[in-house]
Amino acid sequence: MKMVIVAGTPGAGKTSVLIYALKHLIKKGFNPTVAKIDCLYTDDNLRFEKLGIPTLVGLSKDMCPDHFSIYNTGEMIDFARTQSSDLLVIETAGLCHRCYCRAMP
Ligand SMILES: Nc1nc2c(ncn2[C@@H]2O[C@H](COP(=O)(O)OP(=O)(O)OP(=O)(O)O)[C@@H](O)[C@H]2O)c(=O)[nH]1
Ligand SMILES: [Mg+2]
Repeated sequence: MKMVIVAGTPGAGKTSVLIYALKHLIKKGFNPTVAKIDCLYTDDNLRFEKLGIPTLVGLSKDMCPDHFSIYNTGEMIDFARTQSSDLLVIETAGLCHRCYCRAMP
């Protein structure tokens, strides 16, 4: 199984790009799954599920979304395996501002 991580600030266009790309990949025979990680709320799962793509949602709440993603990568891979997926796409809100500021002083 291949795993692709798409990270970026809120509203950057991650889901829009993914919907476009995933339509093509499905036509080419891939069986994708998506794990969507956000802080408090998301309805991106509805957009992916419209394409028939099984989607797992994780809300990091007061934790940095990227750190939450790392801690839960195993669960996401397990989810993809239960769907017999050959492509797991993780869409994450990226580093929180606290972690970003520490990484880029
Ligand atoms: N003008 C323009 N608008 C875009 C483009 N891509 C996305 N948008 C718009 O930007 C908004 C957010 O796009 P999304 O794809 O939902 O962005 P996102 O990064 O997945 O957002 P979150 O998951 O909420 O963090 C939507 O209203 C899109 O229609 C683009 O290339 N150009
Ligand atoms: Mg999105």
